[in-house]
Amino acid sequence: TKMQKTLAIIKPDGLLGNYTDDIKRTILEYGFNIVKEKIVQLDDATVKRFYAEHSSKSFFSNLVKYMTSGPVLIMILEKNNAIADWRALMGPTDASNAKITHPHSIRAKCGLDTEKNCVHGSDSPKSAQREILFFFKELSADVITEHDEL
Ligand code: YYY
Ligand code: MG
Repeated sequence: TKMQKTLAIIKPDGLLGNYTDDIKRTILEYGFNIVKEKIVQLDDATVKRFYAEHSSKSFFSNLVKYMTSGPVLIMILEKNNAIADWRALMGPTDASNAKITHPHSIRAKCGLDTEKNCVHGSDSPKSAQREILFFFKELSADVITEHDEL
């Protein structure tokens, strides 16, 4: 049976703060395979399309500014239950809150606040499929969609 895949991003503060090796070590310790990875400098248009669901939010322009402030590391992670397990390992969106409620999470260790929270993870099988194909257009959809949940 195929293992589930999810999209993970180490955001600019994670990459610039030299958290990448630590985060990757944690990812491997938790049993994920890193299927693909690439470092990319995102532009405004790409971030706006990637985060389109948040386009009407008050934080949107800051989010775009932040996500284009430096290079990011984009990875496809694979394991059983990858989507939920990566979200759990990341911790809650607000990294300052995560330091109290989820002190061992990646966001607690590497993030700063709700905006600069160090990492991204897909939140559902649907978004994992969209997000993986968004950044890895060479993959065909059927490589990704074989989740039990879909
Ligand atoms: O999925 P997750 O990243 O945990 O949070 P979302 O609610 O999808 O928001 C996406 C992204 O937007 C978040 O990681 C940082 C940013 N953001 C923000 O800058 N300020 C907020 N109040 C909420 C989210
Ligand atoms: Mg989200």
